[in-house]
Amino acid sequence: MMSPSGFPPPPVKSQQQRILVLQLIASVMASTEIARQAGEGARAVPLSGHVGFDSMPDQLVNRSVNHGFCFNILCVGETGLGKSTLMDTLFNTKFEGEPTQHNQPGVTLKSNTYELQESNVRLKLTIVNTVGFGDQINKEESYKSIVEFIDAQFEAYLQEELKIKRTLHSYHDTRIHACLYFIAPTGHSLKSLDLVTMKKLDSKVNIIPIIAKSDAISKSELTKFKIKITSELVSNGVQIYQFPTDDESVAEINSTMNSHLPFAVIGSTEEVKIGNKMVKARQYPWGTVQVENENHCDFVKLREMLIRVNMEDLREQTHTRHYELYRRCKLEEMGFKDTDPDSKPFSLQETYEAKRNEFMGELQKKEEEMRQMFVQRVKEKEAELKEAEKELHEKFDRLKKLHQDEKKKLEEKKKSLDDELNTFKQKKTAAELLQNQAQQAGGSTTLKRDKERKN
Ligand SMILES: Nc1nc2c(ncn2[C@@H]2O[C@H](COP(=O)(O)OP(=O)(O)OP(=O)(O)O)[C@@H](O)[C@H]2O)c(=O)[nH]1
Ligand SMILES: [Mg+2]
Repeated sequence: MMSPSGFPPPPVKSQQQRILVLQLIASVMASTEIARQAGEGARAVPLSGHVGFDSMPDQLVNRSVNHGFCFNILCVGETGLGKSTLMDTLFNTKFEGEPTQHNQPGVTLKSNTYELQESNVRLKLTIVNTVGFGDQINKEESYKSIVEFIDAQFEAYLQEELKIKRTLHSYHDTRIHACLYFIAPTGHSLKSLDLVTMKKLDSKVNIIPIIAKSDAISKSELTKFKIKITSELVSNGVQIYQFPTDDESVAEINSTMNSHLPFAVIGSTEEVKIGNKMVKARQYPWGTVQVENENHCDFVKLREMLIRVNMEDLREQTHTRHYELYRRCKLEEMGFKDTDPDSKPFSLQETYEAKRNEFMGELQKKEEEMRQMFVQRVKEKEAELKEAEKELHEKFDRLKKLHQDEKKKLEEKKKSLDDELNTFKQKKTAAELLQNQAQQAGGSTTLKRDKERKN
């Protein structure tokens, strides 16, 4: 029995495993092809009996199932666009998640990891939410924290890879495998925030655009809206994730689904009885919209593409395309390269040694520069000090001369004063002598007169 879009019936217990086996066989075949090409010239020899290495795909499946899988989804979309509801609907559970207020000062990313199990397959699922996205008046920086978050996960993986003692086998890979970009059901066109954000993210993550709350938009408007969104994405050069068409087993369904993008989805965990079946739906006064009815929305297409058919491809694309690009840029930034200027292979060891020599050369150059600068400074300071010393000497000589002149002047003055004093003293003595003589002369005259009077 096929669903309206031609999907196989809902997964029975072993369907995921079948897909997994197919994907693993494909990857084994790809690596065998690489090995064959690498070992060209090796002689093909027939086996005369069963050896057992045909169990290789089973061994791989068993090992992968035992190890478990991890998948990380990033939900980018404005507050209240139905992100949490869609995640709950997709995974048939209730993840915790409080509604966000619209008054966030900026965009922050919140990550939650859950352990899920279906049959014997364990999935470590991480859901990352953009809290406060689209709520600021100035939305210019909104994409930045998302880009930083994605890069931080790549960086953590790269650091683990570069460690001497790596534990990649048990490492919790937090790199984002799929970014569900929630578009508001305006029916008009993409907002500039959507275009800018998707443009900034397209080389870092697999973007799957979806029209959220698509029950808010009529069927004819939806067709036009999808065409408008697709043409806007193309004209702005935004590369969204394309479901792969190189694997024959899924090529047809994937290429059909590529033409349905962006998926118009509805989320609900509410169950309603339709006929004799309980189905997930949203009930309105005018009717009921069924989440899993392909005439009502593309939810089934999204679930099929994201989880049931392309989950492994999303993981692989993340590793081989997006992480590879990050790693390459980062290593080039650090000065590592695969070839020398003559395009000859250049090993990591050679790069390291070249870098080390370059660094040591620079260090020596810097040291020599510093030494010369130091000598120059010392010379300058010495000259400055000599100049200051000379000035001090001159000043001292000037002051000494001034002092001697002053002293000489004072001595001359003292001498003239002494002379004056001596002259004065001489004059004084002479004057006193004269005065005494005069007094004595005066005294004898008076005595003579007294005698004359008495007589
Ligand atoms: N009409 C309609 N409403 C929906 C749909 N999905 C969710 N809602 C409703 O939208 C409201 C917000 O849904 P959430 O799932 O909390 O949205 P959110 O994007 O996680 O919100 P924040 O985490 O606060 O950003 C709830 O009332 C949901 O019932 C949908 O497909 N159609
Ligand atoms: Mg939420």
